[in-house]
Amino acid sequence: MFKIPETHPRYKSLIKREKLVAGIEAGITSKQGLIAHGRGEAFDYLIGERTLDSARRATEVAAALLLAAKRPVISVNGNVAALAVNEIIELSELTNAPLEVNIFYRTEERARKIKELLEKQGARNVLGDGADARIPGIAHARARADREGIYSADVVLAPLEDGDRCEALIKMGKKVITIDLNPLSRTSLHATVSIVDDVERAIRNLISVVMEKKRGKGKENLLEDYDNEENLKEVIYEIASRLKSDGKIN
Ligand code: PTJ
Repeated sequence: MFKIPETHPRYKSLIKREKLVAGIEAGITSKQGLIAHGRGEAFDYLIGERTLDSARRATEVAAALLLAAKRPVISVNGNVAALAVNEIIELSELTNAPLEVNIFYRTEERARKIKELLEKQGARNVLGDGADARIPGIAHARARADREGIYSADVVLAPLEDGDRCEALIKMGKKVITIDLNPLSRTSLHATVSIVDDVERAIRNLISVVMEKKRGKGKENLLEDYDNEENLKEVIYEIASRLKSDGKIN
């Protein structure tokens, strides 16, 4: 990894780039993952590289959904594995949700390497090897799913998802939680709950909310009072207000 001084004003952001470059070198992240990250980074810049109130609200609902789920599954791709491997494993343990390696630019070698990384870091239940079922309505490799995992899940947490699959999973009757810095993406618009935040921050927040809820009453249903579209409008309002008050736009 390139040495970034901790005093650098953009330290955290630059470390994320280094993690992705290391992910590519290790055969875990796709080269296209860098481009996807660049888009995310631009939105994070507008958001102010912090968690918005609207993202916190979505996180509360998402945590409750995960805890109430009968068969929750967490989808892992090459960017998530590079940026938040330990966090995603901790969340999987806390919610009893298996991890499923499910990648868009699929090669068997990269899928195997992601699985090996997860297991090396302590994950005990990693699916995706066989990917013996297909999600209807998708032409690309992400249609492949594990029959015991995403295919039969009732709640899927899919960070950095593509819009197609999100829509197809919803059509199958599943609840989909996404983490995507772009509030305008098709994924954000289609998901049941969209957390508009950086993946590492979002998963850390999910971990702490899940822990709080497990200490408290646990299986509450917050979805009834939640409107994802309204929350996305709130995200855009928060971004615009911040830019105005910082004097960056008139
Ligand atoms: O490992 P693979 O083959 O599954 O490929 C993974 C990527 C992410 C390359 C693939 O799924 C892809 O091309 O995704 P998209 O369609 O470009 O969508 C990625 C979304 O994630 C975009 O809307 C970005 O704004 C968003 N994003 C990028 N980096 C982050 C992010 N969201 C949260 N945290 C990030 N760090």
